[in-house]
Amino acid sequence: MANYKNTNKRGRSDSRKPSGGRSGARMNAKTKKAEKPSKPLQSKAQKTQRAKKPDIPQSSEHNQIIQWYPGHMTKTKRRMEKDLKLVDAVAEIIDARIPVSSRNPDLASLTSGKPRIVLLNKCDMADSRATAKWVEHLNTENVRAIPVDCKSGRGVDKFAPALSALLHDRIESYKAKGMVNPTMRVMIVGIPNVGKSTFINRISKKNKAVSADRPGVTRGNQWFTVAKGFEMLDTPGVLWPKFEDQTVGERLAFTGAVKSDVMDTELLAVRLLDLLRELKTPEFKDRYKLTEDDLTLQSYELLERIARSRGMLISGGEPDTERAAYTLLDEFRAAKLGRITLELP
Ligand SMILES: Nc1nc2c(ncn2[C@@H]2O[C@H](COP(=O)(O)OP(=O)(O)OP(=O)(O)O)[C@@H](O)[C@H]2O)c(=O)[nH]1
Ligand SMILES: [Mg+2]
Repeated sequence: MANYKNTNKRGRSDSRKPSGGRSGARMNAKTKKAEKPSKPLQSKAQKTQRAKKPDIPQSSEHNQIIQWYPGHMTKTKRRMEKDLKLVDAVAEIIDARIPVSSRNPDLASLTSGKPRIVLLNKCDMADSRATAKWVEHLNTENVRAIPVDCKSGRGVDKFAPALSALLHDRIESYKAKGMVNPTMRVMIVGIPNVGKSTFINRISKKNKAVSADRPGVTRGNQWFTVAKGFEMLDTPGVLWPKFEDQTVGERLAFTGAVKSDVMDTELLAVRLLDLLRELKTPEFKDRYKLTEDDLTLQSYELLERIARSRGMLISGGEPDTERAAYTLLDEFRAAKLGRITLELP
């Protein structure tokens, strides 16, 4: 298991080749590729625009912002504001591997007037010690934090008692008004692909909410009766208009909250390797048969090394780094490289 201290302030220098590395013709051939990580992440739309209009000056600051805000997200937000009037509480689902980057600041302000439960989901893939720290950090008077693993169902049974405790005064006031079994309504919110629909299916013990391993599955708000006196509103994942902090965009792409085809896959894999190389989880080393020496390679070369170790070669025996990049990202998303938390409180 491993966790990684918040890396927002880390420079790009991680991707650079360490001094004393290989030299000669091969090194020259690789130098161009090795520079790849210094490119900022760009959406496909940005790349196309830049290709068509080379005369438009692009500030480096502008280039680093990943624009990804499909139109339906604005609609979702408006709908959410309307539906908030109907609910007693809000459950925000976040990704236990990236509890900072997977929290949409818009959602926090949008739902601030409601009692809230924060579910740290996918904790089967996160470092358990880091998750415990996050639970402690997020728990406040008006917010309960609960670690859950909706894949196996672990922790899900803690939700109903936590909600009852949080809504105790409200339930009592309904009863005082003569309601015998007041129905509690909870809105489930969160970024895309974080497990909102899976959570509803788990808690209701039915597979009624559509879920799949890609962002943007749920498209409209839908009510579910999960138990007697208990209803839940499933909502589509909401992301914020732009990721001003490049690391946030990267981490959302690492975990699959944004479609990786809006970014350069090899570049993303190199960024992930910057982190994995330092974490050195046994699963990562074993899976790609990496030695301690391999871990001192510059991240692009490490990607080449992984391609070779997996027999991913293109004509001429060169490593197929694009294929290796897809494999690395897939295996990280499936926690095959260890239980990893990328952000600590
Ligand atoms: N390993 C693991 N996978 C999970 C967990 N919870 C959900 N998943 C998987 O994550 C993927 C996304 O789940 P969904 O429930 O569709 O996510 P969502 O938040 O509803 O996604 P959108 O509707 O697209 O916003 C699915 O493949 C789930 O099986 C978990 O706790 N652990
Ligand atoms: Mg969904």
